[in-house]
Amino acid sequence: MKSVSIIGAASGWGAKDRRCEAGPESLRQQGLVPHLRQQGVPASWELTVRPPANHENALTAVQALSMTLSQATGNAVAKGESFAVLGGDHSCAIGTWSGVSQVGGPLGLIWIDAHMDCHLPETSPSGALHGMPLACLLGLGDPRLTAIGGQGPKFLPEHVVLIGIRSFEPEEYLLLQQLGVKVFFMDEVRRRGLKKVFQDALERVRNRTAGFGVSIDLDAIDPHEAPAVGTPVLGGIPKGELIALLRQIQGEPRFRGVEIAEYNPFLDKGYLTAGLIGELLCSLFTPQRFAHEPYHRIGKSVLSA
Ligand code: 4U7
Ligand code: MN
Ligand code: MN
Ligand code: MN
Repeated sequence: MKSVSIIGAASGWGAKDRRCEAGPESLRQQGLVPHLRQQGVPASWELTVRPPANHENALTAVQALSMTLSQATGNAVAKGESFAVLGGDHSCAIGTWSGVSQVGGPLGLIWIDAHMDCHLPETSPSGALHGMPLACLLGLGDPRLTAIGGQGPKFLPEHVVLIGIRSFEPEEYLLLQQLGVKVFFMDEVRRRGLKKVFQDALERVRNRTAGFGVSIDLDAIDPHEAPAVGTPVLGGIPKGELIALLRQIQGEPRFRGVEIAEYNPFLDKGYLTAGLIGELLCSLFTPQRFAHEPYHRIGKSVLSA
């Protein structure tokens, strides 16, 4: 069984509200790793990547963090390990996937999010970089971010799929359409069911790729079940459905790793969202032969104590 390298990504400068920066440290202190090991997941906390103490602006902070993060995920994959990047605001995706894409052939990416995260600096209503990581990974945006892990796109549009979308601006949808990236809106998920949509998504990311990854923005899940996120949007994916489908990927050699972003521990009353993160990771990495115990809480958060 591949070991799982946990990489904290303390990104906060990508969002207006910087508090997701505290996400990884909170999860570590809540005992996430001992919990995973108890569930049969050979996980260890590799490192936490932080923004530099001194930086000119949000962009240079995100750039510096992304460069370090891309080395960390690249190393994990090169060593033959799986990885789980724990954010942090979703700008961490620039580093995570720029690193992974350097190793071993074209990759597929399933992007599970309420949002498209495909703005250019010129189209973004907020200017926040956590609304732009997918565009960067497709080779568009500020050259300081698209150059991380080597110039150019990190994914071919036909190998990228979005699921759960229900809040977006026309400009980013137009861009995705022009590129030919497949978008499964929340409407379609409700109409056809997540199972069918997920099957279509897997087909795309497995077709003519060397492997694939999954980026989960926690706001994709319904806020009743994932309340502690940066940008909640009503009407999301039921967590139980997502967990059931992620279990299909467990043990698949071409599955490289996962990123779980936008955890804001300051909003996590009752540790509901931390518990969910534990469940998501177990669904992806707990070997089938282990009984999957219902997950309640992973400990006491010092941040919300
Ligand atoms: B997240 C937004 F305008 N599109 O760009 C923007 F609605 O990583 C939201 O998916 C971005 O949470 C949300 O600021 C970024 C906005
Ligand atoms: Mn989002
Ligand atoms: Mn996002
Ligand atoms: Mn579990």
